Amino acid sequence: MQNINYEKGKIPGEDSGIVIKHSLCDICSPGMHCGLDVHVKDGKIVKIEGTEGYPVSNGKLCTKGAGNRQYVYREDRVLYPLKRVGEKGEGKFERISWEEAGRLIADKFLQVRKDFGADKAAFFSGYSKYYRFMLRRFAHVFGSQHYGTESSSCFTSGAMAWQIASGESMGMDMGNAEMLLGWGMNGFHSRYPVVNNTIRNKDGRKMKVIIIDPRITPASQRLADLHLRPHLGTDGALALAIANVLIKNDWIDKDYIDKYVYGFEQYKEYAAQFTPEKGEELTGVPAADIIRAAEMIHGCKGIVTPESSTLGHHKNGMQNYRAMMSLLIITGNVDVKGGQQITPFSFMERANGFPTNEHHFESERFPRDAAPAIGSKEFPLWYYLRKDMQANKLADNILADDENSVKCLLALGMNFRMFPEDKKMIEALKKLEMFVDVDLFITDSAKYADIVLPACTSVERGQFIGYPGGKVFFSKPAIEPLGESKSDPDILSFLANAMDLDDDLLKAGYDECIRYIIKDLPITVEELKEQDQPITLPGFKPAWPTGYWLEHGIPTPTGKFELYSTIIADHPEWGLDPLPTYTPPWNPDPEKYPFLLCAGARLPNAIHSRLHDVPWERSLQPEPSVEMSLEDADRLGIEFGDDVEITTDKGSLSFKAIPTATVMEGDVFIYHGYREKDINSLLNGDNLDPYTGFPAYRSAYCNIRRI
Ligand SMILES: Nc1nc2c(c(=O)[nH]1)N[C@H]1C(S)=C(S)[C@@H](COP(=O)(O)OP(=O)(O)OC[C@H]3O[C@@H](n4cnc5c(=O)[nH]c(N)nc54)[C@H](O)[C@@H]3O)O[C@H]1N2
Ligand SMILES: Nc1nc2c(c(=O)[nH]1)N[C@H]1C(S)=C(S)[C@@H](COP(=O)(O)OP(=O)(O)OC[C@H]3O[C@@H](n4cnc5c(=O)[nH]c(N)nc54)[C@H](O)[C@@H]3O)O[C@H]1N2
Ligand SMILES: [Mo]
Repeated sequence: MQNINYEKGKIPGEDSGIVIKHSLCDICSPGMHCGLDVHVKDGKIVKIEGTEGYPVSNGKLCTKGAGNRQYVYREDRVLYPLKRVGEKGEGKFERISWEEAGRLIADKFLQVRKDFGADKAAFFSGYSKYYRFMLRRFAHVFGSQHYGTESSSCFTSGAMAWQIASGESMGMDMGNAEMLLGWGMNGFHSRYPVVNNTIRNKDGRKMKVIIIDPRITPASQRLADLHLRPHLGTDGALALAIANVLIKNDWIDKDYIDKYVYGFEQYKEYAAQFTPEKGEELTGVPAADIIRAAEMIHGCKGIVTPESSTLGHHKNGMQNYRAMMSLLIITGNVDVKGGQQITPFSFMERANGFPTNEHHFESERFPRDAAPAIGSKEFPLWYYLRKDMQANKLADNILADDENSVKCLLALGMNFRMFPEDKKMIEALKKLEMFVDVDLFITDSAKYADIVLPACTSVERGQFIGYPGGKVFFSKPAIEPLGESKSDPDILSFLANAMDLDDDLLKAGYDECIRYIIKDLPITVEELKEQDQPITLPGFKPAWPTGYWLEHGIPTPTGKFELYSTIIADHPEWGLDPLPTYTPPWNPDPEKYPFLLCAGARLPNAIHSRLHDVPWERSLQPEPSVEMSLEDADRLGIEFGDDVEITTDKGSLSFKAIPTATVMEGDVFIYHGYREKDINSLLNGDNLDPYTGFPAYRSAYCNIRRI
């Protein structure tokens, strides 16, 4: 047989010259990394498939992962360090050497620190997470508390709600659960493929599933026994109404509450006003369905609810999240078999079941006496729990142009379009004395940078990673980094040396940092690197098995699950409610803006700013569109494919209309991240949750008309 036939099928083997290298996809991260079989010929990727037997993904890839080859070879990859020669935003750069880049950056950052103080520098990370422990430490060693990330907008709101209630991070005992409460859950579009199959527990029984989503989705159609459709941003009222029914009927776990729950009486008293009828009035969910949901919850022992960023993306987001988590607490479904689990994160925001030194690595150099992180004043609870910057306040800090404003910014993956009212971030980037952007691509944000440094993708580098069940892996590069690109940790280490930071670990590089972080694990970096696939830690036993916390004490101030937060109660000056109280989504002028706008349910083929520029992915939904109900379309004379104008108090944009039976009357859904139709430019940057600083991406407001 001739080689050419092998190559056509891209079959590995000596004849074809194609070898398979194992790597991982980090287009979604960190929880959703999937194993890749990278088919390489002559140093180039010819094809990508999923790795059979890989933890979680087990051979499967989603639309995004399958597009990895085009992603790696995107035409706008940054290949060399670049220095801006045109105006900010113009995108004119010249190639410089790594040495020159290092010198320019170090000179400026050190000069600013000397003249104005270390807190005049900020350090930011976009979506990517694998280097964050190094970036955080970098900021601290430099002397600044202004380290912040995209987590100022992602899942952290839910994590904070859970932290308030339980003192730790949350997980699920999916394998033993009888019920899945899917609040804003449509894993078919936003999660790794296998989550969608886990509605069967490990005995093979199908779990009962309630999906709570205003839209009809694949999850509501294929998984749900009951589908509740509340108006956007009203989940707190729905949860309180369900609690009301549970309490009135005594469908709660009294012994568990007596032993493990703090503040039940106050909570019960508050929930009393949320009768099913009141719930219907506030959420649009029929009272009968609210009662039905409570009946189903009562009938199941072992209930889990996956984390959901959806619920956090509202002005009342964290309170809604707390209300929904309270249902699991009052029914005795936390830290029990088949229930929600308290699971400390061990590495990269993932609960792997074993402890590491990551937290210590990140916090031991925290500059206590430096100016408090940006956003700490506006969002004191955020700062209390997180000790980092609320990045949604970064632009305001720079634009204030006062004695607290930062002058230089080192960003690993800055995408201004992630922020609400993002023109503020553009203005802020323009104002900076030095903006260094490390990215894979010449993005629209990178065009505002003074220096752009080239990062490489996950298949061009290695990284340490852990998975639940004590699995560990140190991936290896499948191909050489393109051009002169480097991994982010190598770039941070390079800059630590260029600035001569007072830290031997950062200067020594990634492997040394990982060695420090896993020093108490029964495996070394060298042993890890010998493996080609993830392995289980020798002698692994989960450090926090189910029931551990009920036995040893829940790590909150009262040692109990707190429905009434003592952390919040102890700080009346914050002006926040200790109970999970409900307020409706905010709208400055309901007559002018009669529609609720959800700017950001997920597209299976896109992730934020990155995949709209990958041809395979773009082809699946080429045009920015708005989904609206058939009823509203009918009333406004709008047909499929018509151009419609979306207006808010921040401006107008036109989109293609998709009238659909999946959307409720009064709602519109627009996907974010499109460069040519940037919905975030229409969002109000002050519509933030006072508990967390999270933007109300999913309960914004607008008007719509046919053009
Ligand atoms: N309207 C609206 N806005 C939203 C949301 C929404 O639902 N609606 N969601 C919010 C949420 S949950 C999130 S998480 C944010 C995400 O928002 P972003 O953080 O903006 O996410 P991305 O655009 O995926 O990535 C940011 C940048 O990082 C770069 N990058 C990717 N990988 C790497 C890497 O390995 N190294 C380096 N140095 N750079 C890399 C990308 O090229 C990109 O320029 O958006 C938020 N914004
Ligand atoms: N393909 C793809 N996958 C992604 C991403 C991506 O951009 N693309 N982004 C990743 C990131 S950064 C994140 S944070 C996660 C987000 O992932 P999730 O938190 O799971 O959120 P989504 O899938 O965006 O939304 C799920 C459902 O929530 C519903 N929803 C919207 N508003 C509300 C509400 O107020 N209440 C209720 N009950 N439901 C509501 C929407 O209709 C949608 O069907 O996804 C990750 N996975
Ligand atoms: Mo996110």
